[in-house]
Amino acid sequence: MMRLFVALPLPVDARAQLSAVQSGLVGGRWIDPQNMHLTLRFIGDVPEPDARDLSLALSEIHAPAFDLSLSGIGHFDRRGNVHSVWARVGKCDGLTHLQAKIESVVVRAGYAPEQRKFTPHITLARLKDTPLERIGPWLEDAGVLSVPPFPVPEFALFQSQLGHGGAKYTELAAYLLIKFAE
Ligand code: 3AM
Repeated sequence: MMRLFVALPLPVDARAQLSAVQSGLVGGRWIDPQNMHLTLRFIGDVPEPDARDLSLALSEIHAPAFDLSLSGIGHFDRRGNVHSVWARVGKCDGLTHLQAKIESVVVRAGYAPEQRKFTPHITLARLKDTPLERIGPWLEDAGVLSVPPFPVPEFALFQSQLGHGGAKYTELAAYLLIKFAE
């Protein structure tokens, strides 16, 4: 079995800028900048032949390339207990369009539709159910985060291998987005 997800890889510059806010948070586990990505669709465990079929289906997506910017910090919590903090993604029609296309291809390939609303984000740290008040100062400081627009030339299929020191992500295939000359 292979544990899969579809995501945007991030340029090294953007990852370096994100890593600059990765300090001063107690009770959090920072995501290694090498592993930073923007998840478009979590797939889960699939047999290897199905992974190949899915990859072929994804390769048939034709969608325009776009620029992304990042600004500010958000968090996911369960009843006031924060389990992750992340960089906010600037509103981007190209991203919304791509995510919708991927969702429809994945569903056509036989996977259950995603029930949750798409909240584009780049996880910076995972926390062990930390009360929101405790990370207030960090949220305020890191909230100044701002990464200017950068081009997104491709999306990719990743394998996630869960291990002791956190998950290891491997890019299995990348799919070019269509870039028009200016
Ligand atoms: O991109 P982020 O860090 O938000 O949390 C996992 C990670 O998200 C998420 O998929 C991304 C790559 O591992 N993930 C893990 N299990 C999941 C599940 N059962 C999941 N997303 C949805 N459902």
